Amino acid sequence: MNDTEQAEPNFPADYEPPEVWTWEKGSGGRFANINRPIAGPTHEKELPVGEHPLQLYSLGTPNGVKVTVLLEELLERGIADAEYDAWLINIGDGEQFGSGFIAVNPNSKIPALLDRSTNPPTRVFESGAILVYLAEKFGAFLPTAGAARAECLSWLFWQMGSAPYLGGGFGHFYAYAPMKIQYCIDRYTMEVKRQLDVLERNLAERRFLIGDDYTIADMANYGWYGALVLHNIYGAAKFLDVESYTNVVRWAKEIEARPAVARGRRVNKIWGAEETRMPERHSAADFDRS
Ligand SMILES: N[C@@H](CCC(=O)N[C@@H](CS)C(=O)NCC(=O)O)C(=O)O
Repeated sequence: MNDTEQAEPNFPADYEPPEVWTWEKGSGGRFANINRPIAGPTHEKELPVGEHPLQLYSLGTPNGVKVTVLLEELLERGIADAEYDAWLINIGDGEQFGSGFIAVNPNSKIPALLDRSTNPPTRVFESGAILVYLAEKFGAFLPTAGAARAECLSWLFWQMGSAPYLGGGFGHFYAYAPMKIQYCIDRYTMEVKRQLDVLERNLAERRFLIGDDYTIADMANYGWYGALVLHNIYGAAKFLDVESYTNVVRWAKEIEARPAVARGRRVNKIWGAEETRMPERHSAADFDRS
């Protein structure tokens, strides 16, 4: 059964929560087949390992794109040690629950990174932690001290805290839930529009999120809000009137015009036009072949 064939349970309008919740049925809606109330592996599976020190296990979603954009930006800057193997973790098929993946990310979500240049290898999970780890390792795209560093980390963590309301809240109830519930859609639409306005007001004063410098805070926020204002994720561009956030659109377009961003957006992408897909990436030559 794939995600669109999920049996739709009936939800009573007069639901009263029981004293203790029990897991009795799929909750319905797209992606319900990967939702579980427990952590841990569902099956044994080792992860593949390539030739580069950095091994990325991911998928080309907004959270995955943040990391591939940073890696491509580091390479664009001539930092050859940032070469990486990007392996596909197909979350629709439950590959995030394999034992090897869980050893790198106990939270079972992409992206996850293994740095094999250290002894023992260093695992990093949570996209924000991966961005900071790589930026510090290579000394780029993260100010090293003072107010600039504080501002960069503030906008990075703002994004990490805000995205679940955008994806898990708004995106879920607007696009994926088995029924349209106005209460939920109104609640999360209000929040997402507020988030867009937070960005809009900042970007009305600044070229990038912390000022003139492009940093990991921009990459993280672009992954989500760039997709929202430029690529109609959740089919919600009109509903949210994204064009009215003119500075967010201007900022997202400037980032998207960067060659490294164009490459990063393609890595681990398994949907869209055939020629833009790239399930795995092992060298710069992969972009020429496909
Ligand atoms: N806070 C995490 C969120 C990662 C996340 O939600 N990843 C999604 C794809 S965008 C995922 O792997 N979902 C699989 C699942 O929930 O089973 C991060 O930023 O790394």
